[in-house]
Amino acid sequence: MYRYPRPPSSEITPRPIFEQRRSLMKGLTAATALGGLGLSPALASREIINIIETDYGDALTPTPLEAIRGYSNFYEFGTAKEDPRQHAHQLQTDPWSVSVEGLVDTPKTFAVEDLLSRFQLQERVYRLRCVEAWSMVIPWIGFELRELLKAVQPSAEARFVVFETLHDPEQMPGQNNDLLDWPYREGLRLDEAMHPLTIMAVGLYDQTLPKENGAPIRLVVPWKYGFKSIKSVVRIRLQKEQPTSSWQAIRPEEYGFYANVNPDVKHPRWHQATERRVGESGRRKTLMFNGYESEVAELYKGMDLEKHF
Ligand SMILES: Nc1nc2c(c(=O)[nH]1)N[C@H]1C(S)=C(S)[C@@H](COP(=O)(O)O)O[C@H]1N2
Ligand SMILES: [Mo]
Repeated sequence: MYRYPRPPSSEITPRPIFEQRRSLMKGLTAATALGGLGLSPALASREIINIIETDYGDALTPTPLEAIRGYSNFYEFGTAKEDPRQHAHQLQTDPWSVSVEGLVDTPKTFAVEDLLSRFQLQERVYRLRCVEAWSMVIPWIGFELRELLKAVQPSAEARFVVFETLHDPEQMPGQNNDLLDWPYREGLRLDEAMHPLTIMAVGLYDQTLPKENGAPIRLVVPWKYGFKSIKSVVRIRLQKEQPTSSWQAIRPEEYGFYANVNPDVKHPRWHQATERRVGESGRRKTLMFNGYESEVAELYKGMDLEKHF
């Protein structure tokens, strides 16, 4: 039913990315992997041997890397779009581990390197639609979250998954203000978390994930507004009750739990029917479920999407 994964092929990946990968591979020696390119050895070796290039999103033109890095929301490093690029270097991302806990048979703390070697890395070119009505196309490298969840065996009562970002105001100075109830927290229904489109990203554009984009590991849920895609994750917890996410806690009238991209559901501050694609002039129509309707609409069958916004 799903169009991926598919075997690697130059036909599948958008040409510019493929060419960049080729040139990167050619230049990739042990020295560059450890040095200037900023590739961790773990990811660099995985890229060469075992990344599946999916055809998902091959009609999309990726937003340039500099724009993806330079225009972002990561409130732990400030609220201006360029703040994360300027300040996220303070974040210490190695060593890093992610604990998966709660209603699972085998709770476990994984070092990021172990996740990279354990799960199949794939390239996924996805649209990202921020609730502020701007959008991008991002070529992520990551693995399916369901692979990680299966590894810890969710117990029968588990219904929801909660994610938390690192809490360390010394490294993340934005956490010294009370803009949000830190750490940044997000949640999904278990079936959303198990959906094959839901990934944990560890890279983009053939690089280790830049810190401003949520290094070393972040969630990506392409059919939901960008704030659901929580960065720099240290904890994943399965539980019975529906959690309250950080944004929902401070402004429940603006940020619902579901936050599915929907051009027909109004937001008090931003018109959701159209969006500005970063780097383009003019506006595009916003697509139902951000263009992933045929893959995910099934998850919400019979639900009132206006009520469960
Ligand atoms: N921890 C954390 N995760 C976060 C945010 C944040 O401020 N802190 N911002 C969110 C928002 S609003 C968006 S649009 C996306 C942006 O991801 P990008 O900068 O990689 O494009 O990250 C999301 N994840
Ligand atoms: Mo956002």
